[in-house]
Amino acid sequence: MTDSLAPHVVAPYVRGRFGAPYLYEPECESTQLLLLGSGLPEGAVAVTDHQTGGRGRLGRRWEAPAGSSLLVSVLLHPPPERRLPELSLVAALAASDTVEAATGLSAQIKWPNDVMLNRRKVAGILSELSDRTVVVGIGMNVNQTRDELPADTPTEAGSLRTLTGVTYDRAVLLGSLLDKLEQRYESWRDGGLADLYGEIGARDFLRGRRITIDGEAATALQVLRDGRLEIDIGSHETRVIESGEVLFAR
Ligand code: BT5
Repeated sequence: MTDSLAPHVVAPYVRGRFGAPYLYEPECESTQLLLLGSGLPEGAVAVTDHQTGGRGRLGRRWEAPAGSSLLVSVLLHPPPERRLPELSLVAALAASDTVEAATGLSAQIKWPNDVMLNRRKVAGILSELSDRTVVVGIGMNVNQTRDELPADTPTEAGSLRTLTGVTYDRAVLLGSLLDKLEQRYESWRDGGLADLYGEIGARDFLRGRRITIDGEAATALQVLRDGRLEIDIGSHETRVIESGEVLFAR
């Protein structure tokens, strides 16, 4: 079992375009900051074993003990015709591919940016934009024990280990994640969400669930072809949501 994602450990598993260059810090504030404004080419990747200021969306935090998980950011230059909010779903699909290949279990995508395994959040995606450069950050809980996961989160957290009882080689998992992300990203870059929609829809965690969105009760209907969420707010009235915070009834 490796205990670091240093370049010489990861190199045998990184085969594609994503991962060149590969920036590694044993510890940093956030892998996002290593890439934002860096001017590096598409496919540049930043990885650390520990973040002191890991970022979630909307100023929230991403917490993981050193050496326990995947903390990775990838720099992308999407073409101007693509809708950038779709990228979180593309990355969530790649993360769910990785989780499924490693565990043999089905993963779901909780719109707009979470990967769920057995109703627990095992990965979260953060997309940050400067000009037309997007830095997509993925945090994936891998080898945390139950005690090492954050408690009292709105969506219960899980790791691949807590859900399968198996510990995973993080370098192998990282190689797989970069591979899947490259495939899914290139499909989206060339054809938009159309070619990925079937697989995203099949993994739609919220479909049919009672939810609260930004404090309002509703039923989630589906993720639409353009990546937005359609909800039923009662009295046969539907609404389409661009972004927001979804809580689901357990
Ligand atoms: C996310 O935000 O889920 C996006 C997380 C992205 C993290 C990666 S790690 C590499 C890169 N560098 C960074 O600095 N960030 C990215 P959001 O949907 O806002 O969820 C954040 C919320 O999830 C927190 O407020 C907690 O409630 C919960 N949380 C924190 N750490 C967690 C964990 N390890 N597992 C599950 N839930 C967690």
